[in-house]
Amino acid sequence: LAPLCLILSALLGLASFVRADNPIVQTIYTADPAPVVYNGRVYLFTGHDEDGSTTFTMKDWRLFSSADMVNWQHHGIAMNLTTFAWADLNAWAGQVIPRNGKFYWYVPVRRRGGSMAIGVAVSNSITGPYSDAIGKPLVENGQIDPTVFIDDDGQAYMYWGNPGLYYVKLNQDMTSYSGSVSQITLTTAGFGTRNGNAERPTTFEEAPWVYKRNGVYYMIYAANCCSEDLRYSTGTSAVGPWTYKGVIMPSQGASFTNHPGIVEFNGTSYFFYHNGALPGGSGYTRSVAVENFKYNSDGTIPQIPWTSG
Ligand code: FUB
Repeated sequence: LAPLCLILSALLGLASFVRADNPIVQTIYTADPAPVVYNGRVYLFTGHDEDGSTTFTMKDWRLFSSADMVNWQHHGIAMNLTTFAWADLNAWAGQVIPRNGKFYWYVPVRRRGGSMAIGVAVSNSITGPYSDAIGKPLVENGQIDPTVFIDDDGQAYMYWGNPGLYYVKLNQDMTSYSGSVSQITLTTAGFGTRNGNAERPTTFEEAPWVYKRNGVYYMIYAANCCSEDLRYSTGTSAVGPWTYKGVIMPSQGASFTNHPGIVEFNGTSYFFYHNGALPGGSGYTRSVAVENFKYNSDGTIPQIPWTSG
């Protein structure tokens, strides 16, 4: 079912290049998109769902890049679980951020025989190789899905969470933090109302992604497990207070999770997410996709329909 161009590429030995409509990658299953614009290209870090998975089976992370959002180069396995000697499972949703002439990659993984923790890897090149920056978890509180944002004053924040929502203030070295872990109070004014779940009264579920545009702080996230839709809140600072704004992308049939990422590239806004749209697609065999969109004139994000292959 691969498009003809992919079959021809494979036959010609050019399989590391893909030209794709949605899903972006049609030769393997990918999940948890984390795009970053660097040096005139969009670099797209993803998780990798193993073929035929019936639970989360994720051992490595992949990297793709594009200069035109049409032709994507597959850089292969950009990092795998063995990078973290203290981890043994769950190469889940991470994010790469450039700073200090280096590239820092924050990922949730399971501590060997323990609970989920967040590790940080570092490289001198965006394409790697990445190595464990500190040889131990940066944060270990059993939660997942780190996102990192650097504010205009240079202060970096790492947020993460499911089922809570937490952050720390990262130091300039990006591999340590000051102060203690802060928990963001999930109010319905800040994160919307979830119906019928007394333990989780707000819509926030997981997969936060924080950025700033025109002085407004945006937090987009997966909401309402299971099946997840994508929603957002805005804030007046990097640590809130947050105001609930609504749905960006409705839930989708085949994948019970979703995971957002937003970048601006060459004057266009791009919304990344994942779905189960490839043949054999499911909640454990997902595919990363992208839509371009325009912010409304008041800075709100329109609803964005998802598309399949
Ligand atoms: O891919 C594993 C987990 O599923 C991620 O950490 C969550 O965001 C959800 O996509």
